[in-house]
Amino acid sequence: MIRGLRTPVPARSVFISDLHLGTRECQAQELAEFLRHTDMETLFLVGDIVDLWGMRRGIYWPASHHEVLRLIVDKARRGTRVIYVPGNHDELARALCGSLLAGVEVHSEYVHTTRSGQRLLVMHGDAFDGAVRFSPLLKATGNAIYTALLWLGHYVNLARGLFGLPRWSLAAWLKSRVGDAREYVQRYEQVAAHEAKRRGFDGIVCGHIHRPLLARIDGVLYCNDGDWVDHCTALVEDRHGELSLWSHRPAEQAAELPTPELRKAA
Ligand SMILES: [Mn+2]
Repeated sequence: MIRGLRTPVPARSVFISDLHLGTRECQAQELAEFLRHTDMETLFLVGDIVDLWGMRRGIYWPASHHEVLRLIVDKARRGTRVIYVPGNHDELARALCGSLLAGVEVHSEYVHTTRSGQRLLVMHGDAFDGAVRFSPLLKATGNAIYTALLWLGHYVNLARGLFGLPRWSLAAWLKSRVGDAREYVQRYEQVAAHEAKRRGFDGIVCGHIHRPLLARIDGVLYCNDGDWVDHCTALVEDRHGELSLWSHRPAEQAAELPTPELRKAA
């Protein structure tokens, strides 16, 4: 686990998703720091960037969130190619697919070819929900429960902050421990990998479930770039086309999170 990414040479591409800007859960300070110190030829925004869905509960837009958008637009202006693939929390932006927004290209999905010639399907991943949500109960209650948990987690962390304890994610803890949720995550990973294989790609890059993972599943590369709510992670392709997952969380905090092992692709 490496804190930050301060590359002297630009990465070939960086993939981030599930920033959830516009909600209290977004780790905007860390994200801004990451963007300031990371240079890349292409930046992929893989959905759930500005949480328009969450903002229906009320507008939350502090300066740090604005700074993140400013840094992204600034990168586009300075020659970084920025590709935005909207997710379900920012699905309004899907109406803009095919257009250019402040130098940012908007696509419903994208095919990225790595330096080593691997063709990766880039999509947010909410399209797999229908195939994954096998339990009707989970389907009906999943979103409401998750929203409630995020809200509860916010207050748990306020209390932990008062006592100088590191941030803790109730939602991530539950997702990894509740049987139904664990099964959901595994099914999601299989369904996503299967889709890439079915369509003849070498792998898939997605987000959506807030579980960073770089693994070979069913013969294809499954890359989930994680999120900037709990994990503060990015998928990075270096100049040679090698993919790896990076976490911007200090190791001692990251160790508290029930994340799967972050590892380099074989
Ligand atoms: Mn999503």
